[in-house]
Amino acid sequence: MESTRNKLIQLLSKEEDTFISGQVISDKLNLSRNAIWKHMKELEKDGYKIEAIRNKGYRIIEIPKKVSQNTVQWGLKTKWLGKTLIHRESTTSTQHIAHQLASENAPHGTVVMADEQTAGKGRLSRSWHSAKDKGIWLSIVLRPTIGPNLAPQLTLLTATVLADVMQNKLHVTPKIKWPNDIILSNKKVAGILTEMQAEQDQIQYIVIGIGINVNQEQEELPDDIQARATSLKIETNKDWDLHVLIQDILLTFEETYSNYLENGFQTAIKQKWESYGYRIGETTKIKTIKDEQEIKIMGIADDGALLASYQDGTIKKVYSGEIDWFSNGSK
Ligand code: BTX
Repeated sequence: MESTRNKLIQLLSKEEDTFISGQVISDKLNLSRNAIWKHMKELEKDGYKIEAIRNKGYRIIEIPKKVSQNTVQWGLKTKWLGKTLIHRESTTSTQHIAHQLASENAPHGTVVMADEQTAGKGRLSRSWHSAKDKGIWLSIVLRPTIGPNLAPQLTLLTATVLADVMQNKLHVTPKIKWPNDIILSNKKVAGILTEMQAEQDQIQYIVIGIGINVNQEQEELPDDIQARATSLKIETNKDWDLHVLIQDILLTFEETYSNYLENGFQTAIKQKWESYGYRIGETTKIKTIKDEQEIKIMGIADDGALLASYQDGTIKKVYSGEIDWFSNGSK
């Protein structure tokens, strides 16, 4: 039942706005007219609005607001990203599933999404809160033809994608806090986790995890992150359709990625990243595993490192560390 229904949605989704005749559906899916009608009624129960016109056929005019393989793929304009799309209502971490699938040869551009994660991961074994139906929790499998040393560029690329979507679609003013946080009103709204499987000088695959707080109210954010986290709803006073945002992110990602492959990091990403960069040109503290030092943030290097000017006048690349927040009274 389920797979026939998925096929039916995909058939109806192929040509947005065009009617598909009962005859075509019946031929392609091997269904009787009566069975088609029953499936349509079931789809309506799931929240799809379907127009049926005698002698023309059927077309979908509205899809449900929830995230599913079908709602995300309906109208998705990408060429390769998200063509293989896995959706789970609940999972430990979409990173786990993506790694598993990638090790079993899942294609470049596979996307795994979940309504909730019970063990969402941040960097350095930190946890990532991923409340049910409140945000975008997804992982992208890539098989890039770049050297493993350039993998951090993909984190920066992804950050510009999220910032672009927020700026262009939501009309907010995002900042990117090096290396992987998206900031609105000086608080974290999204994070990116890039994990790689490589052998010597070849990348086997990369999994890019994207977590965005979307529809949480302030009091729904867990206590331990309240002071430093925000959501798109808190910032815009509006609920956002998760599946539409996911489509925007996937399309912008695909376009940015092709631009990156074609024109290189310097042209496609660096400048844009720096235009969104948090605290660029400012003096701040940076904490690394070694120590904490005062630096001025100069920008980013071609390999994705942070360019920091130290008090002794040297400019060095920093590959891992945490930049201090603006001090605004909260911790
Ligand atoms: P990060 O290590 O930079 O950030 C983790 C830190 O952020 C936590 O220690 C906590 O202080 C704070 N934090 C936790 N949850 C949230 C949240 N929902 N909003 C704001 N701040 C929070 C960032 O790592 C990378 C996050 C990637 C998450 C995606 S979701 C899909 C994929 N699956 C998965 O398990 N991880 C990625």
